[in-house]
Amino acid sequence: MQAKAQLEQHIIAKQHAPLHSSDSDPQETAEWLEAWDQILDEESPQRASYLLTALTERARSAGLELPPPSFNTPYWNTIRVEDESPYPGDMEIERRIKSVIRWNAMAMVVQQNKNDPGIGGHIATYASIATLMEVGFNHFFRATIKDQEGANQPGDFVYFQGHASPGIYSRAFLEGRLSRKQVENFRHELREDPGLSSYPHPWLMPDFWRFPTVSMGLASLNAIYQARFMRYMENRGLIAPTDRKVWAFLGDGEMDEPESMGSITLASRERLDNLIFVINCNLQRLDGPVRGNGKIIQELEAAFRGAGWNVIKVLWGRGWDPLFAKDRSGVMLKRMEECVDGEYQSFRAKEAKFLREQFFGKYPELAEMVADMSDEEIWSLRRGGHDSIKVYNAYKRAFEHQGQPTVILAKTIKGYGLGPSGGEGRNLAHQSKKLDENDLVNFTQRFNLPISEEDAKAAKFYMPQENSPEVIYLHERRRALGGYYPTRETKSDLVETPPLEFFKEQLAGSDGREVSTTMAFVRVLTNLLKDKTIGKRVVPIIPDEARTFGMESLFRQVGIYASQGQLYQPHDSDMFLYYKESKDGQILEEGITEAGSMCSFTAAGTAYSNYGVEMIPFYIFYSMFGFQRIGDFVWAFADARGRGFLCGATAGRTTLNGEGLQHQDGHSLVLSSTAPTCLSYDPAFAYEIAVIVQDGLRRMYHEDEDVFYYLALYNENYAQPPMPEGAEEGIIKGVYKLRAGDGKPKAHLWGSGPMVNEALRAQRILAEQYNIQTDVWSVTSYNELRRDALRVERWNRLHPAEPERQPYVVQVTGETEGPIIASTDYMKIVPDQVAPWLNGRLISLGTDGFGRSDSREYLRAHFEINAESIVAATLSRLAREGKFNAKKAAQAMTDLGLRTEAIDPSLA
Ligand SMILES: Cc1ncc(C[n+]2csc(CCOP(=O)(O)OP(=O)(O)O)c2C)c(N)n1
Ligand SMILES: [Mg+2]
Repeated sequence: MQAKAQLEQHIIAKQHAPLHSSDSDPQETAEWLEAWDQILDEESPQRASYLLTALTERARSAGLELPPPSFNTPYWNTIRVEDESPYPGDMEIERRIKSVIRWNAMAMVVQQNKNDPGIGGHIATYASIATLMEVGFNHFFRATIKDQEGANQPGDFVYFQGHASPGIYSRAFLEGRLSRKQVENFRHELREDPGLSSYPHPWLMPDFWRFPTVSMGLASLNAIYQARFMRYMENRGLIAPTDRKVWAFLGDGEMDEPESMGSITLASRERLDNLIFVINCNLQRLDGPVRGNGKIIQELEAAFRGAGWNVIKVLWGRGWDPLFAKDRSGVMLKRMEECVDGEYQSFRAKEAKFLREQFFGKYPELAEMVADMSDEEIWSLRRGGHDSIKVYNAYKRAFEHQGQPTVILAKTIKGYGLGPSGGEGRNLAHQSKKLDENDLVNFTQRFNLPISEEDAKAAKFYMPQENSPEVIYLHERRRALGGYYPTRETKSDLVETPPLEFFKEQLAGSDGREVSTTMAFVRVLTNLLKDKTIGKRVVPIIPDEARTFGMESLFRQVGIYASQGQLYQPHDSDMFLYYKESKDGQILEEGITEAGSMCSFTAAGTAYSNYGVEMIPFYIFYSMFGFQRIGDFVWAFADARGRGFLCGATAGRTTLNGEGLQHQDGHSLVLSSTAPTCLSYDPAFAYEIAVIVQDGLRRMYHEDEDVFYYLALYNENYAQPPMPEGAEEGIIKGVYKLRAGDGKPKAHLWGSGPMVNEALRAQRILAEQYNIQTDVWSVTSYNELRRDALRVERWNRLHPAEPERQPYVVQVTGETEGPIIASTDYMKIVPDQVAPWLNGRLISLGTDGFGRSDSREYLRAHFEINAESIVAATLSRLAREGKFNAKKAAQAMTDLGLRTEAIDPSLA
């Protein structure tokens, strides 16, 4: 009834003024409106709405141009009071629990900043989101869940707003899952009693956090792709279906990150009703209001509704319901709609008097409505996100909604309950880490906490008795929901990975046939997909480049995942390799979204923990558009202990020719080296790929190591040799001798990727034209060589009395003499990584500088990495060492075609 009254008021309010100044017949308009009002009154809102829809359709089919639809609803709650369900829990007890959690969360940060000024932490964000969290913890977030076959699966997935972490810790503390020591050591992770990480980091707290979120925007995109991957697992029969949900708690400021909103249409297109976004609309970000001059909630509503989401607004607490009921003229809604967020913030940042005067006082009728309310009563009119009943109803409706993802836009107050020094509703809220004594005492009074004034002033933790009703209730609720939350499972179903013989095709070489390492890799992938043990676990992920990499045969072989199957007959269906989409397709053909693909890679690479099923993702991307575009997601993947293979195809600044500056990658190996758990490889030959992939599969899926791989894959075709005997160890560790010269070498030529062939050509030139013997080595990973050397060096440093150990790179080069000329299609800093252990012997030739469009031949000459440049560098260095005639070396520069006076390519 009340909602009907609300609707009526809205209409009456609008009726007072003519709808348009161009109304040529107001009398007729009034009659139509009256007729419609009657239907609303005497029949139902549904019927009234139906008639409007029918009229609109009629007008459209008559060819009338109608004003564009509005994607906004009035600035009130989506769920009508009469449609609300009663609260299923004991609200009073939950309020008391929440108050304790609020207090301890605040105390954790305040105490630590007293002990250690500058250590940081946030109090205002959790203060705003506490109710949104607690309703979830008490009634929605399931820790385990029974699937359709009755088996236990990990429960719902919750992406927590990262900097609300003190509240999550505070709850776990109350549950007895975190000790007092741990909580006291919030943000002190390196002490004798290690404490808690600043934000959600599975790397640092692997039994607790599941999803790294605090870098703004990562949670939203990862949650969307997680929900989609859950369907993928179900549709492929890898897990039994459940009604499990993916919840993402996001900040309203965070929604400005392009990653936050960039893929929301994927969620609606895929009908991800397992996905629920809760946006904590406290109207503020770090510096100030999110939209001071507008309304962030209305903006988000329109965008999400337009993108096909189910939108639920939770704006006003139940205290407002009687006021809405009184508001016969619609003046309150009118006032709510005309206020911008900057004003809403001020109403809260000041005091009740200000709210009465500035909000209600603007219109006499409105002021009249609250005339008999005290300032205290006015002040306690809550926003929707602080009202458990409103929040519960929104969650329930989101949980039950089918066919669409849901976004809940919950209006809250940043720093709720923290008072002026805690920045309640103020621009400084985000930075606030301390409360003055007055506000600490007020806090305990406001939330009825039985804390003495003295303890309050000291911001001491408060812990109710074990057998108190609050603690009993808390445990009982969690038991009902399958256990404590959050927790991260670390069990995985370890896999029997293939032995090296499985890759015999790659180990044997190509018998003179010219193939690229990308093609060789695709053969490896194809064979793995066919393997009975691990084939079904392989997840090929490609952002619209499969044809570029020669992978299109996989479309037909294993199918492209499409949740709706294939609703059309593909034009190439009469061909063997047609574009096959299917519900149980295995390939994730993502379209042009490197970030989205990375999120699929993340969902698959962490499936061992999230679903208890080891999946083996291979994400093959255009190498230039990998790390530098989505580096933050890679970092989060490492934090999440993800496993899998990232494959940068069309690698190399000169091997990918023609494409020019924006495409030619000479630095992904530098960027990949920054992720601590990423093993970077730059293989030259098919057999090297086989050895690396085999070892990677073993380490990640059999030995259970939390590492992942980056492989640079090239598109230059050349004959693939068979594997030299005994090369495996060197391939994995990073370097091995590929071809010795005829006699004692005067220098060593190191090559990586296709540059190995240039090194081999240089070896011939040096021998034939300059009578200098050299050995050629293939360096598969400078990065791994460096890591090994750093580890050994550290050990030596810390154990000065023990016999010195030798890094691998020293073991293999120690007996050799002469300069080492390293050529790479990547920047010189890649080989330079091992320079400290080579006693000044290393000369790096690489591709520093912007790329160009031209053929490989010209590009390699330009960057001075071709065989001629390797020869010239060798002669030059030998001349400097007095082992070759300097004049001859200078002459060789000209003979070999080096442009000695040209601009340095790193500057060109
Ligand atoms: C990518 C990124 N940029 C900047 C930050 C720093 N930062 C942390 S919280 C925050 C403000 C968040 O505002 P909002 O999303 O509205 O959350 P609230 O605290 O208001 O709930 C900023 C800028 C970050 N964590 N990640
Ligand atoms: Mg905010």
